[in-house]
Amino acid sequence: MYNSSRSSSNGTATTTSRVMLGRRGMMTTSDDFNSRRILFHSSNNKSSSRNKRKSLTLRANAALASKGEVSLLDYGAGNVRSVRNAMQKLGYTVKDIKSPEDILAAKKLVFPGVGAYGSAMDILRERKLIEPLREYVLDGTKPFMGVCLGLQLLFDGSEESGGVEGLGLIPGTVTKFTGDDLIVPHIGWNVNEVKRESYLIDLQKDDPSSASVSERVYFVHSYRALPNENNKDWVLSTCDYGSEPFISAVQKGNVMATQFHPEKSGFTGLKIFDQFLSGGKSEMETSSALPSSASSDAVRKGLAKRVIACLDVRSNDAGDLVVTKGDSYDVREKSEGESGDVRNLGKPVELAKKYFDMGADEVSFLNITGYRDTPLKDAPMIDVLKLSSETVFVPLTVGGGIRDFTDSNGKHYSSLEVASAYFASGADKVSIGSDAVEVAEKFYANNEQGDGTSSIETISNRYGSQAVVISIDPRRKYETDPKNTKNKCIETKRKLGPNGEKYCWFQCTIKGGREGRDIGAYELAIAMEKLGAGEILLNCIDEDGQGNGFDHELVKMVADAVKIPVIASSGAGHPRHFSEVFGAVPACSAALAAGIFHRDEVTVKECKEDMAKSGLPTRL
Ligand code: 1PR
Repeated sequence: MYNSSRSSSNGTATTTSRVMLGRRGMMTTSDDFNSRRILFHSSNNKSSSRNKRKSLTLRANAALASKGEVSLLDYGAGNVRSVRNAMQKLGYTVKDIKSPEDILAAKKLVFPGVGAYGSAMDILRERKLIEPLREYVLDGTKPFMGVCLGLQLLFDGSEESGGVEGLGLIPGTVTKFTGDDLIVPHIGWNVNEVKRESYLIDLQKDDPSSASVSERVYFVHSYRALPNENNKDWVLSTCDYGSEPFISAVQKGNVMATQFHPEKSGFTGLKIFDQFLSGGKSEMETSSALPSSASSDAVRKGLAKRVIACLDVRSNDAGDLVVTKGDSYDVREKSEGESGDVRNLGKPVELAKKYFDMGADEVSFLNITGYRDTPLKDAPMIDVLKLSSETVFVPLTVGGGIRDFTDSNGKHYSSLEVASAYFASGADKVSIGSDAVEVAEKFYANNEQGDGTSSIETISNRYGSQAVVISIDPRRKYETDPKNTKNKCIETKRKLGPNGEKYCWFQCTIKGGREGRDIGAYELAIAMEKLGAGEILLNCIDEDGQGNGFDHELVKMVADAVKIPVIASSGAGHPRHFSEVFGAVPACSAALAAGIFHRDEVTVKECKEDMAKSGLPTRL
């Protein structure tokens, strides 16, 4: 709706006309140029024209250096911008499939399935793409690559969306993960057990225990296909998660598909695309010998604990979009007790690239004033995503202002439309803060039922639960007696209350901590899981920017309450704080930091080396 990407008339891969909301909330068109101008907005016109020239040169070079054409089946259901960007980065020209005939005419075809199984099949049927797709794959002479849902759709069907039928090209049905206490979705970096020789997937170097384990790649899914007698000649690799290993890649001749996302798997993933596109002739060097700290199987295999870099973004008083960082959410400089300018720690796109290069497993952008702005008026946030996704090939999350709103002209936008604009711009997940608290309050008032209209329900129905993160901003509320609150209370060992109170609960806030509500982080997390959220980003106002480590009591309380991944956030001050939270709360899936990375006090690598020394599964 907000984005119409297309190839230019000369067939180059340039994405041109995009529809965005203009200053007064009206729909306007813009192009990459304008986007770049807004993002790098500067009072210095020289630098702006320099950027224009640089952008032109980059485009011209990309067009000149094209290694060939690859057709992309983007049926408009989510973020395929990164797949497009990955292929362009590798030097290929991307042609969009617009008609059934385009499929049969394609020389190489990439099918990055996104969204829910049923709606993907519906769209393919409406656009009359099912038969040409089957024909292309059955023919098997021209290269085909499916990604994620693009793998699952090749099977007979899926129990997602009520047992809907798939393309029926690989025998088997896609089913939901099972396993005691299993955290679902399966989100993060895991390894493939490669079953036979193939040029597609590289193996870990110097693996002492087995010759068949791949480097870690990024997965995000709740359903999977299992290997069986009938599909065994398709299975290229499996991955161990849940009750039994599932199919992580298939290949038969020129037809390949991966359950994981090469476009989100850093340079390892780019190489997989390169191998596919070049028929195995890639010369990219990605794997290096692992450090000695990675010698144990526990570190090298299994789902890695993730290290996430977070960028709190807002406009400063001069109107420039900056990465800022607060202490307990106060982001203004202090001098002699006076509140000064918004702290400026750098530019969002540059820092995101820096953290990708440093080995961050994900990057999150939080538009911290999104609650008060008209979300889509904030076009720079959209541009941050578009530009970041050109150079950052790990998952990107964006939060801030994901809610229904009405603009100054009286036009209503749903949270689904806001989220769609972010997905189309390169976000893999959206994170919802203030709105989630209000939705949870309604959920409890309505006998623990959703009404189907909330941001969480509508976005997860359309894009899948893995695309919906709930950002919780809690603060400790001390009690002399746990009976004084209806919310789940703990006896704290970490820090007593100001009057020696022994009990506390974790009060949810909205509007960046400005308003406390009568609901705890525990209750909120449970409600969100029931409504379809796929992950919890658990901040902590008391610890934000303090450098004293994560609040283990809070993280444990929430991780014990739900079976979706929980990301610990706020308080990291030392590499060991990561190992400590994963050690204290084994169910915690990821940990996030901001200040220590922005101030160059600690690197992502140092955090990961400490985790590896502690025997934690880590992507090094
Ligand atoms: O409510 O849906 O519009 O979303 C607003 C989003 O902005 C929420 O995700 C909320 O957490 C965030 N936010 C709002 N105000 C602030 C602020 O700082 N004044 N930032 C804010 C939240 C918390 C973390 C931070 C960690 C790690 N920042 O993201 O990065 O605490 O920091 P540290 O490692 O330096 O301790 P909506």
